[in-house]
Amino acid sequence: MSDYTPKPENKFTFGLWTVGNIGRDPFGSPVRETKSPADLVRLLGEVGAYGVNFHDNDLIPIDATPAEAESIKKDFRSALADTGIVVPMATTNLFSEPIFKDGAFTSNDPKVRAYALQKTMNAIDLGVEFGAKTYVFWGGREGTESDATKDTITAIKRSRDAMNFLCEYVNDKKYDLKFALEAKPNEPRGDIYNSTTGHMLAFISTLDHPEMVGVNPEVAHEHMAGLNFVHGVAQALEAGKLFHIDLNDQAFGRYDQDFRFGAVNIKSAFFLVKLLEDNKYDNPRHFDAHAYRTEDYEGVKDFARGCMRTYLILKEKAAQWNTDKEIQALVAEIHADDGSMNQYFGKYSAEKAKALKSQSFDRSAIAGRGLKYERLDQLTVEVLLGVR
Ligand code: GCO
Ligand code: MN
Ligand code: MN
Repeated sequence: MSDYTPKPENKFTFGLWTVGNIGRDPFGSPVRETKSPADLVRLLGEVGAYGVNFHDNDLIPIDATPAEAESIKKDFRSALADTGIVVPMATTNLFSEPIFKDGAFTSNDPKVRAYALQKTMNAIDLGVEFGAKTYVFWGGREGTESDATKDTITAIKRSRDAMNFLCEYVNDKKYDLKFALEAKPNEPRGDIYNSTTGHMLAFISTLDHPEMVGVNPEVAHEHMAGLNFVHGVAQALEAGKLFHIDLNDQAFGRYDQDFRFGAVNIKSAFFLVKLLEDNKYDNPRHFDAHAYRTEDYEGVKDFARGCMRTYLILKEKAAQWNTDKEIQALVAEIHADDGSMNQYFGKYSAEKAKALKSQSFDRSAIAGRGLKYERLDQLTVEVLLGVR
């Protein structure tokens, strides 16, 4: 029996808002009592997490007096010291307050845009004070219900101006901090700008300091958009832009569910874990999810333990897949290359193009070969079902 105990090197993190979720939904009031940030850190210590992340107002309520803020920070700091939990990531709440009803950085109101920058600079200071190295931007309200209301091109330019301003702020303060942009197609807005990880990657390349900015893809968000999450993450990894990841689960075509990691789509969770582990992903593995509304705080612990345990089981399954003789024989066959086409690949030259144009191909012989993908996929399913 394997050991599925979370280890610091797994970098398993949770947001204060995840284990602290009190079970409010659009149809019902809270079912769990509010716990203080310090108590949530202790809960995370109990279940074996590595880190805790927060929005500015998860830690310090927006109306707190300076004295209240100091006392909360003191309690939080001592809970961190007692448990050994670290703060790898922080972020700003730019969505709960009524002032953000039409967005923050993309609002049509310049006072809202300026306030959003001010609030974010303060929140960056707070995150850095607790050691955060990654700063997430999730623009939940940066969108529209009707495109009569905002000019999309202007909104994109405003988003860019805000990111450029805040990168300069980080440089000016000499903070060791990177930004990770998190896409979501909708919820809470009817439609949100830069709706997928792919959109975000394109947007980042237009910034003044693209090297400071990566992405924070979330399983649920890409699944809400009907996309293959593993492909989006692979593209971010290949571009050197996977600075952070939000792990959870979500049935396709449903409302934003934020289920425990691996609760719905085991096969895609498996290929995700395999992708991260095979490529030695070493940034935080953040579970941005929450317990079912049916649960008390014991259930919240079950939820948190379940996220980490499922990840570690899938990591073990990935290692098994990578060493399974029959699977690897098929993989070797699938990827076989006799080198006969090497002369045509790589850097372009006029001679190469000319030679390739005169090469003949036996299309029906090439197409007639069965690829054995059915067998390979069945073996994969059997690894996951535990019968191999
Ligand atoms: C959501 C988002 C958020 C963000 C968080 C950090 O769907 O509500 O996933 O949980 O990840 O605000 O920026
Ligand atoms: Mn989400
Ligand atoms: Mn998220």
